[in-house]
Amino acid sequence: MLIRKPSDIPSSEITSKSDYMNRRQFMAGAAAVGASALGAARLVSPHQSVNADTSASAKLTTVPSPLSTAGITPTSFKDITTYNNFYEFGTDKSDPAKNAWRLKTRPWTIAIEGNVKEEKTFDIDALMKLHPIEERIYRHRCVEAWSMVIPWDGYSLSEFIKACKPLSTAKYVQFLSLEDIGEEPWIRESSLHWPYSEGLRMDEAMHPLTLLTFGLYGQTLPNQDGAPVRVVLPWKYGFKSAKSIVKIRFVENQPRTTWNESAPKEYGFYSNVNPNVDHPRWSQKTERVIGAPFWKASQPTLMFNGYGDQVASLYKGMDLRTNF
Ligand SMILES: Nc1nc2c(c(=O)[nH]1)N[C@H]1C(S)=C(S)[C@@H](COP(=O)(O)O)O[C@H]1N2
Ligand SMILES: [Mo]
Repeated sequence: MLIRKPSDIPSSEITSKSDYMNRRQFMAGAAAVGASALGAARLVSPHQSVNADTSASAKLTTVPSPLSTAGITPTSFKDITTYNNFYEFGTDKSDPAKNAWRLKTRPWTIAIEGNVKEEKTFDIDALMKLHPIEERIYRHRCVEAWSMVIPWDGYSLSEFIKACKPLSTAKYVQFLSLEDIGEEPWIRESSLHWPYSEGLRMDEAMHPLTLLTFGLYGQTLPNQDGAPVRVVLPWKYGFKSAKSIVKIRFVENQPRTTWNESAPKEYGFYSNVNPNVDHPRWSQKTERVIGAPFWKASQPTLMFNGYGDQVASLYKGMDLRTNF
């Protein structure tokens, strides 16, 4: 992605860990009085403790999935959790692992808006119980031409969409990530428009491979990987998979998407992995395999990241060169 290198954030803009802890205590008090003044995105329930350390991971009960990709070896937990793109926590690959402890993942809700039978808000803990959580090993291909293999834990987004009861006028789904200056001061330094926004056509969102993701390697998502809930679309470049989602909108028209907005010639709406369509500044034919021994460090990129049998029909008749 790399629009520019991050400039150092003045230390005055970064709250120290002790300030942060004080803020959390302040919020616990404020919650009793009413949380609205603190920003609509952070719905603080007076019934839940905001002082609990929610960044610690918890074990998940998962079932194996027939939609898991067979015959590929997962990248190490260490690489998956220390080599990240999560610009809300800095632009270097190592930044999210260092900074995402600031993300407070409880209480957490997802607001459902737009063309639905009834707009409502789902609590993360209820959402995690909506359907059995499956473990799915998927290829993960970043538009920057590196890749990993990740055992994600979640269930098909379609299960949740059905529960949202979208109207027939809902043609697209928009995902909005958390935007919180206190927890994510790096967003102020960024030229991107916040909150991070991504979108899918309804049929892409309903595809069984599209995973509503709560964990990886059998435990709740590490903050740097998009806790407490994100989406994962294995046939698309990684940036389509929005992290730390607080809002899902069902809309009639193609929604704004962060990377398309910042560099429309480089990042399209569809963003399907396609070795035949190069990024204007680099080739997409091969990928660097994170954590692989040197003799396997580069491999050819597969059309639709290897998921063509399942997803190619979604794009029948479309010119994938113009709809990149
Ligand atoms: N909110 C948000 N979501 C995001 C990003 C981001 O910067 N902010 N980066 C995207 C990109 S470019 C990639 S490759 C994946 C990385 O996910 P991972 O760090 O879990 O591998 O998250 C995607 N989702
Ligand atoms: Mo990416």
